[in-house]
Amino acid sequence: DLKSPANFHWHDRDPGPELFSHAVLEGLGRTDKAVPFRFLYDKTGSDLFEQICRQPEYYITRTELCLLEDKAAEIADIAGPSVRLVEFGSGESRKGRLLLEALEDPAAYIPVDISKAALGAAARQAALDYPGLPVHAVWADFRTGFRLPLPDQGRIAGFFPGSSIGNFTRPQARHFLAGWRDCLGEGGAMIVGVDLIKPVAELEAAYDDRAGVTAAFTLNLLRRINRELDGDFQLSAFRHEAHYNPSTFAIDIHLVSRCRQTVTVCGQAFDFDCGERIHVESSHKYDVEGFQALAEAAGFSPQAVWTDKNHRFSIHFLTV
Ligand code: AVI
Repeated sequence: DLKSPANFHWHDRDPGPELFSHAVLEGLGRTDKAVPFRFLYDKTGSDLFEQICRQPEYYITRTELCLLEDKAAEIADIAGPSVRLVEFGSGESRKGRLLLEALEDPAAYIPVDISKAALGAAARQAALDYPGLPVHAVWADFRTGFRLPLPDQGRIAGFFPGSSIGNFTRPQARHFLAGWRDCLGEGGAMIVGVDLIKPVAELEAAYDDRAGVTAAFTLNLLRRINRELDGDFQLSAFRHEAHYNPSTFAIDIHLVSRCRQTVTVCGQAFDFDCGERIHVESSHKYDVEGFQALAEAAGFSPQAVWTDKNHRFSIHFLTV
């Protein structure tokens, strides 16, 4: 693109669209119906998620932003100079930019996101706003792993904000961290935002806001299936449900069938009993020690941790 600034580079690691139909047909064919959470984020889903972040019940985004603003200088101090910052799930790059502003002489900014439009806009803007900084936008699903474009030398710091690590199960989170640990190499670091265990009422409210934005976000998955996979889901025949499971320390989000019905997707029929559920997402919560133990099991050493005064959220600095 001729309009891109010279310090902007685009890397396409798109996993391919054919995965969606495969995942949906396989997931709806199971006894425990499920669709992987990454498919919640089409254009509408990504916009709805940005709206979730502004709901009064959803404390995660504003708590993490305050904590980052407060602690950016300390984080930058531990990270040291000339860091190459890799942001996983960069979205609007708001949090990555907070860190970039605090870091001493960062060597590169490498935002990674699955949403092409959001990534392109945010990364181009970062390249314009920091003309001396190489910006390597990577369009990829960071969950599946990919080769990182690694310009020049310098410590690599991965940044995984928003408690997105919570959307993995504990074994998946450990696997994800261990994979990146090997990729970061000696001297590498990982900065991870992690939501903390708290009273059930607060957690459940955060995932079922009064304005109904989270419900719309979950139901949008059915709209996407109807549009992209020739489905005939009636959105009014399903409802959003978010419950905390104390044995897994996770909010589990399901779509629940309001009646007995048959739905067709890609020409295949799927039967639903009344009350039958599709699992669409889980959001795991940790205590500080529990997350540090998981990081250690993945080969990292916890260097520092910051929490807000109400102990809602934590930011961990891990080193290889
Ligand atoms: C992206 N992720 C960290 C969000 C969460 O809190 O688990 C996704 C979300 N789903 C419903 N509300 C928010």
